Amino acid sequence: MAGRKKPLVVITRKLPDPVETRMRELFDARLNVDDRPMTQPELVAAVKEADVIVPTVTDRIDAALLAQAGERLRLIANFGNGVDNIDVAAAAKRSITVTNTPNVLTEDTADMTMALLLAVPRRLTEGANILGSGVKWDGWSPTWMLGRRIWGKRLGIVGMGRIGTAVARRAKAFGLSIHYHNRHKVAAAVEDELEATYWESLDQMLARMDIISVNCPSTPATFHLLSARRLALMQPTAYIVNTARGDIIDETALIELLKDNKIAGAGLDVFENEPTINPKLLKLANGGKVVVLPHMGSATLEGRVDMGEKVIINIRAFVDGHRPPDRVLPNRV
Ligand code: 8YV
Repeated sequence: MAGRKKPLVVITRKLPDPVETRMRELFDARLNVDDRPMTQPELVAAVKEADVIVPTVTDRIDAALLAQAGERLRLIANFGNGVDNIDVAAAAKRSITVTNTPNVLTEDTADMTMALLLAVPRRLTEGANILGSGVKWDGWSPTWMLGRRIWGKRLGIVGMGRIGTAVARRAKAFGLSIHYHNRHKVAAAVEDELEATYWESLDQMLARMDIISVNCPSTPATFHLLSARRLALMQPTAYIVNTARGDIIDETALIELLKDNKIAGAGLDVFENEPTINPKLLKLANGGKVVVLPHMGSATLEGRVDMGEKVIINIRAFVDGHRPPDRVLPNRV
């Protein structure tokens, strides 16, 4: 790019140092070293001026914002896999390319899914909190802190994409039998490897599983996919884990079912109105029925550096006149 003006790239949040340093070398990179989330007016100012914007899940890049974008804005290089924060169709209408960061957060998110999947039935945070609270422990007892066994149970995965498949591989090693609901059956070789059972009907699968894991993207089609009616199909002994997006589950309905002991427990890394958490969920978490995490699925240093690297590659390919590797097309959302 010698001699050429560097593109103005606005990065909305603080990224790991190696990513920011490389961005400064390659681009006219406007960093957010304080990591204060940008307000909507600040985002408007950014899209008016920038050639490229690098948002995260915390930025709403909707049609109203894009309508105010300057002529220079040609690329939205999302720092994240899910693009539910971006109106991809509105971007396409304005000939703005959208990219994301697939693959590099698959294993980390699958690990966190397993962590929740173990934590809820085995009462992990509840036990840790007892000792952490400093109360005197009277010692081991045969009937105290009993959870439910993982080995031999049935896991129903909603959305068998990259992350769902990575969860299935781990879960199989923990002795769970793998069931899944997906728009399409996965390749026969993958089904064989996982000894997985495909359910065309989500309703049928929900009614039969011991644990449900939500691993599909948030799209208009998956909004409240786990509706009040569907959640009510679950067994009262069943657990649900969500590391995908909060709005895939009707959270109000889930809370009611948990309160009424119609679902045994939930492990949630994502919420409907993030970062606001429904106080009723926190109450259930204090009571041990729910384990809540603050959207940490992909939160590893390695993962975030890899995501940054993907963002850089996408920007670099785009500004050099090539098709960026992780382009998101509106009809794929
Ligand atoms: C990301 C995620 O950290 O990539 C995703 O879809 O859910 C997260 O793990 C976040 O989206 C960053 O924008």
